[in-house]
Amino acid sequence: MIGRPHGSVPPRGLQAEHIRDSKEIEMLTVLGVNASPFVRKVRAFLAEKQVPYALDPVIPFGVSAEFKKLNPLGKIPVLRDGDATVCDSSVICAYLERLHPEPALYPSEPYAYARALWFEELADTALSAAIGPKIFLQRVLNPRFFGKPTDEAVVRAALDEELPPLFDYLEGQLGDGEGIAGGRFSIADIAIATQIVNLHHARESIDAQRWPKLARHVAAVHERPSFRALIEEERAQLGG
Ligand SMILES: N[C@@H](CCC(=O)N[C@@H](CS)C(=O)NCC(=O)O)C(=O)O
Repeated sequence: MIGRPHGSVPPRGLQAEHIRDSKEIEMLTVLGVNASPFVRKVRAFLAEKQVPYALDPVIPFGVSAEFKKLNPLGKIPVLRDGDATVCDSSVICAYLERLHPEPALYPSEPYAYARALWFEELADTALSAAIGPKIFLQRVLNPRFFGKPTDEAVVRAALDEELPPLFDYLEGQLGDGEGIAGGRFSIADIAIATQIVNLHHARESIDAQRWPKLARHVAAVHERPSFRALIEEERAQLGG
C-alpha cells in the first residue's frame, strides 16, 4: 500500500504537473511507520530538502518475506527510488544528499563533517537504545499496541542512569550556533531531535534546568516546519 504524497514542493526547477506528466520521474517512497525515529529522521530530511515522497506504512514487527528481500535485517526505513532500494536511515540520508544537494545537510568542512557523522551515530545507537526499547516501547507500544503492562523499573533505569551521561555530553558539545556540528543545522541535529520525539511521546522530556542548552536546541529543531508537521501527525495518531 502506498500512502499519500508528502512534501508539497516539487524538486527545484520542476512543477507538480511536470512530475505527473513525466514517465521518467517517479516519486520516492519511504517504507516504514511514522513513530519510528529512523523513519522520522528520513522524513524530516526529505522535508528540509522539500522533496516530495510517498509513505508506505510497513510495520517493523513480523515483516513479510517480500520486505526481507528488500532489507534482510527486516528493519525500517527502506527507501525506494524507482528500481533502486536503499536501506538504513543513515545510508538513505547520505544518498538523498547526493540526489538533492541543496540545502546542504552535511557540513563541508572536514572536521565539522566528521562531527556531524559522529553525532548521528551517537543518536542512532546510544540515544536510540535508551529511548526506543526502554522508554517508548514500555510506555507507549506495550500498553497501547501489545497489550502488555509498562515495566516502570526499566523506564526509570533508562531515565536515571542511561540518558544523563549522554545528555551531559551533548550539553557540553553545543555552542552558540544553530547546529551542533560546525554551527549550521545538519543531519546531526535531525538525528538527535528525532530520538527525543519518542521520549516526548512517552511523556518525558529533557530537564531544562539540568541541560538548558540541549533542551533549547532540541525545542528549536522540533519547531522547524519539517519536524512540526511530523510531530503533529504522530500526536494525532497516538493521541498524545
Ligand atoms: N540503523 C537502522 C535502524 C533502524 C531500526 O532499528 N528500525 C527499527 C524501527 S525504529 C526496526 O525496524 N526494528 C525492527 C527490528 O529490529 O526487527 C537505521 O538507521 O535505519
